[in-house]
Amino acid sequence: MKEKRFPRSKIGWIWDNIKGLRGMLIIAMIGTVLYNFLQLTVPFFSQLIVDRFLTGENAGANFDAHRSEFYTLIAAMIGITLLRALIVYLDCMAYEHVSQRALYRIRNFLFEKIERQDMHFYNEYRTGDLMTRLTGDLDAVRHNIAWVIRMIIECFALFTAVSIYFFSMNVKLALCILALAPVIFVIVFCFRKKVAPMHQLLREKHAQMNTAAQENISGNRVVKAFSREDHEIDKFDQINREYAETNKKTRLVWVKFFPFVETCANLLPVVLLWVGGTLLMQDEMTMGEYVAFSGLMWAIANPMRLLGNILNEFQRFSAAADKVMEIYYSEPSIVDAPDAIDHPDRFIGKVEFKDVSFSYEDSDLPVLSGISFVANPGETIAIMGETGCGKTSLIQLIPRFYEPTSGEVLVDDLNVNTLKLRQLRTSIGMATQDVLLYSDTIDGNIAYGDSNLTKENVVKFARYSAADEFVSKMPDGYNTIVGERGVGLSGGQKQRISLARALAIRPSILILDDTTSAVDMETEKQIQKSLSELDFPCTKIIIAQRISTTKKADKILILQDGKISEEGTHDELIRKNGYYAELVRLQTGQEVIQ
Ligand code: DUT
Ligand code: MG
Repeated sequence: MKEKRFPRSKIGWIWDNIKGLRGMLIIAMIGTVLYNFLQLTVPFFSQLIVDRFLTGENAGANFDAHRSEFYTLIAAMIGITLLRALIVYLDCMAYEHVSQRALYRIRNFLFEKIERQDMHFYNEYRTGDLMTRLTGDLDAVRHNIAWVIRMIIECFALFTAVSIYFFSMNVKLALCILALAPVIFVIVFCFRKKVAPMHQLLREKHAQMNTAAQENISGNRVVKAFSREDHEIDKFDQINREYAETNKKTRLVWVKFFPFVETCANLLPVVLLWVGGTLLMQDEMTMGEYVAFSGLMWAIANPMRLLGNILNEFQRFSAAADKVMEIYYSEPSIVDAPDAIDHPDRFIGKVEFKDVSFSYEDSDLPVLSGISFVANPGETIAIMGETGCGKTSLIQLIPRFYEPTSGEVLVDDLNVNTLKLRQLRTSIGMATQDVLLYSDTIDGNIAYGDSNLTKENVVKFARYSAADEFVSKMPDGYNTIVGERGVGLSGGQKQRISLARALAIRPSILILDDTTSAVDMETEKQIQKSLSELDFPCTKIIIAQRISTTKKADKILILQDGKISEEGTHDELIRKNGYYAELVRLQTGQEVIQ
C-alpha cells in the first residue's frame, strides 16, 4: 500500500482541527495525569494506617492515643476517592466535547472539499468509499481523541506515578518489578508491526462493503430487471465474509501476543511475594510498604494488558486518518486562476472552440481532436454523431468540467480558464444526459439554481419545457416531492423538469445533452417552439439524435471519432450527401414506414 505524504503529521492535523479547544484538551490531559496520580493516595494512606495502627509493636497504643488521626486518614481516603471520581467525570466530558467538536468540524470541512472537487475526483473515488471516509473513518478519528489519547496518557501517568512511588519506598523491589517493562515494550513493538497493515486492509474491506451496499441500493432497478438478487446477495455475502474474516484476523493478532503479556503481568505478584517477602523478613521494608506495593500491582499490570487494545485502536485511527487526510488535503485541479477575470455582467453568449483536443486523464486515447467552431450569440448549434463519438465530452469543456489537452475554449472571446468558475457556470444552463432530480418538490427542483425564483416564473419555465401540463395534473402539483424518495416520474417527464431547471437561471448559454430524447415528437415540437421564443437572449448548444430536433439549427456539427466531419445548415449538409444526409434518409424513411 502506497504511503501518502501529507503537509502535517496525524497528530499535527488533529491539533489544527481543535483550534479553540486546545486549552480544554490540555486541561483534560492534565486532569488525566492528576486523577492517575490520585490513585496513589489510597495505597499511601493504607500504608500509613497499616504501619501506625495495625502492625508494629505500638499499634494498639497508637490507635488509642491518636484515634482522631486514624479517622482523619480514613476520611481523607474517602474525600480523595470522591474528588477523583469528579475529576474523571469532568475529564471524560471534556474529551468527549473536544472530540465531537473536532468531528463536526472535520466532517463539514470534508463535505465542502468533496462538494468543490472537480470531475477527475468523482471519476476516481467511489461513492461508498467517500461515505466510509465521512462516517466510519471519521469516527475512528473521534475515538482517537476521546479514548486513545486519554488511555495512552492514563497508562503512562499511572506507570510513571507508580514507578516513582515504588522507588521512593524500596529501590530493590521497584527495580525487580519494573525489570519486566522492557520485555513488554519489545512485545508491543512486534505487535504494532504486525497489526498496522491488518488495519489498513480491514479499512479497505470496510469501504468495499459499503460501496457494494451503496451501489446495490441505488442500482436496485437493474438488479431487479435482470433478476440478479441472488447473485448480488451472494456477492455481498462474499464481501461481508471477507470483512468479517479480516476483522477476526486483526483481532486475533493480539491473541498471539497476549499470552506473553499475560505471563509478564502474572509474574508480578510472584516477584512481589518472592523479593518483597525476603525484604520484609530482612526488615528492609515495612508491612505497610508491602501492602502499598501489593495494592498497586494492578497499576503496573493493567497498562500492560491494555496496551494491545490501545495499540489496536491507534492503528485503526492511523489507517482511517490516512483516508480522511487524503481528502482533507486534496485540491481540485480545476480552480479559478489567481488572476481570474471578474465578469459580473451577463455574458452575451458567444462560444468558440479553437483547435481543441481532449482526452480523459485515465486513458491516452484522444476523445476529441482539432475541434474548431463558433456559436454566435443567440444561435442554435446542433451536435450530432454516433454514440461514444465525444459529444458529451465536448460540451463539458464549456463550463470547464474538464480542460482541453490542447487548444482553447472561449466564451465571449475569453478563454474559459481565465474566467471565475462561479460566474462562468452560473451563466450556463445545462441539462445533462443522466437526469438527476433531488428529493425535493418539483418547485424546488426547478428553482434549484435560483432559490428566489417566484412561483409564476417556476410555472413559466415549466411551460417552456412543456412540463406544466403534467405537473398541474399531479395531486400536489408543483409541491409534489420527486427524486429518490418521491413519486416516480417517466424519463421524458424528468427530462422536461431538468430542462425547466436549466432555463430557470436564464442562462446566456443553454446546453442540452439529449434532453428531449425521451419526449414524444409532438411535445418536442412544442419545446422547440418555446426555446425559439425565450424572453432572454441565449445561445443554444443542443446534442440530439433526431433530425426533427436539429433541422432548424443555425449550424449542425457532425462529430465522427472525435473530429468534426461535417458542418453547416440542414440544407447544406443534405447537399453534401454525407453522414447527415444518410441520417435524414434513415429517419425520414422510418417516418414513412410508421
Ligand atoms: N469516456 C471516458 N471517460 C469518461 C467518459 C467518456 O473515457 O468519463 C470515453 C468513452 C467514449 C468517449 O470518451 O469512448 C466519448 O464519450 P462521450 O460521453 O463524450 O460520448 P457521447 O458522444 O456523448 O456518447 P452518447 O451519445 O452515448 O452520449
Ligand atoms: Mg453523451
